[in-house]
Amino acid sequence: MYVSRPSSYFPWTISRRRIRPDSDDGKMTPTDSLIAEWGIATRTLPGESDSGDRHLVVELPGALLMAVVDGAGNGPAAAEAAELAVQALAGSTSSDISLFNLINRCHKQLRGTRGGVISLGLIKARENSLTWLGVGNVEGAVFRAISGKTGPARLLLRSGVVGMWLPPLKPYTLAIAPGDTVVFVTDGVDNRFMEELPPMNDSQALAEKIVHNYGRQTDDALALVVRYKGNGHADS
Ligand SMILES: [Mn+2]
Repeated sequence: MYVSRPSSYFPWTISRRRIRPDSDDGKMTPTDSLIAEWGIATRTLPGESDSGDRHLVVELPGALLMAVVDGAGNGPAAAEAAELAVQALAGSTSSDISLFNLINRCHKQLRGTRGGVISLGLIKARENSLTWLGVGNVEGAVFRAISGKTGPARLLLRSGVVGMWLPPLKPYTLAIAPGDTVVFVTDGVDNRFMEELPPMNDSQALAEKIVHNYGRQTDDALALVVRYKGNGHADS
């Protein structure tokens, strides 16, 4: 069992804005931005050297783009497809990006590969909103900081394989509040974690716990945990 440290994922944690120093020595934390902090954990299928599960977090002006990709199958061919999708997404520079367009961009990029399943999320701080869209079975959920008796809000998934065939794409937008936590997991994670999620303040610890406790032995597993911090204004 191997749970990655965030540092090993640094190449895909891209920040276009200077990240706030988290200590006096100016040390930068790549998993923290002005509007959110996040954690990532993964486990590669035993016997494979390369995971087909990838993630991307891109900090944009006043926004944060999140993606989790599961390349079809496992091993190098799955990893290649997932890598291509992440590269297609990594060029996003504007918070006005359309998730619809991003999926279509990935679809073109993945033609001729095994394809993959992708879920995307875009937090807009000024609007306190999350827009999300999923093709395939990368599950998404929002755990509310102040929760009622209902469970997490779940991402509505549509069947499809990016690179092969797409369902009708309809992004949904919901309101989020500071402290709300967005979680994406690949199908290598048993989704029962959604009913049993332990309260934990640290996103990285939570991501590791999800993969450790709910990761299946039969597939690559990945959990991305993003905690929204707010837009820095009193009205947030
Ligand atoms: Mn999988």
